[in-house]
Amino acid sequence: MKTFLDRRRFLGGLAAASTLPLSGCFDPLVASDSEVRGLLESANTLTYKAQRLLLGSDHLAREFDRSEIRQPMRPNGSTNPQDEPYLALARNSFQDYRLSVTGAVRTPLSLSLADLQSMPARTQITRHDCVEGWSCIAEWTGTPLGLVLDRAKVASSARYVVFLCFDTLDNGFAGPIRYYESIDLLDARHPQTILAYGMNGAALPVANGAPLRVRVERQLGYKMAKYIRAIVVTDSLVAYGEGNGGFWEDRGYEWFAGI
Ligand SMILES: Nc1nc2c(c(=O)[nH]1)N[C@H]1C(S)=C(S)[C@@H](COP(=O)(O)O)O[C@H]1N2
Ligand SMILES: [Mo]
Repeated sequence: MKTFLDRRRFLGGLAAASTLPLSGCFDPLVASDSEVRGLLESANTLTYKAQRLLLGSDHLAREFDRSEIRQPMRPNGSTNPQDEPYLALARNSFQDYRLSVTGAVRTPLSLSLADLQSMPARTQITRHDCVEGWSCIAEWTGTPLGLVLDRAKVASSARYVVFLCFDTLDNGFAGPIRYYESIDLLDARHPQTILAYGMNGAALPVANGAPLRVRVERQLGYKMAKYIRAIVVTDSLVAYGEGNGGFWEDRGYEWFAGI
């Protein structure tokens, strides 16, 4: 509990720093000592339940003014997937892209970008916090994931939403691994959780996850899967990757990365 409050205070500091007239992104940890990094890491030992209790299920992440947008949104992780199925779609401006929504749903979906864009949209200006210690503020536009889940009619047994991505990461050791992520249905249905196809008033750039990436505004950057090719609704995460719920989780990061 104490660690949680410390972390809140630390992030409050981040928010204050973010109002400084900086251009581009900043790295608040570069100038600070390892104590801060240690604080970030120990905060990760907090349980998911404790954070849920304190945050509540519909608490909104802070939204910013247009004047606070720092451009460009710093791309991170995969920024230019070379996987052939992805390149084929990109060559045709993603006109043949289909998002599949399957698993524990009564109505599996296959949605084009036009289908998603014809649904009600939400635009929000939020801060993206990477676990590496940098933040960016950008405007995101997309379809609330909750609306897509409503259309698919989620089974009552379901607990999680898994995002399967196009990009493979090769760390030269374990071999190429496809990025994937997962969140629970509370976060999936949170009003700020959107399948974003737009950024800063334009189409989502490839570097930031085109054609579709998720925004999960109350968690760290690695939860926000880019290059989404499929969504699977499920009651268990064991069948995906090494079973920890995400590419970075399989490498030791926390599954619930609340901020
Ligand atoms: N598919 C995919 N999604 C991803 C990543 C990735 O490498 N591949 N990196 C994650 C990390 S660590 C961060 S901080 C954000 C970066 O998003 P950005 O490129 O828009 O800044 O994407 C996240 N989602
Ligand atoms: Mo990140």
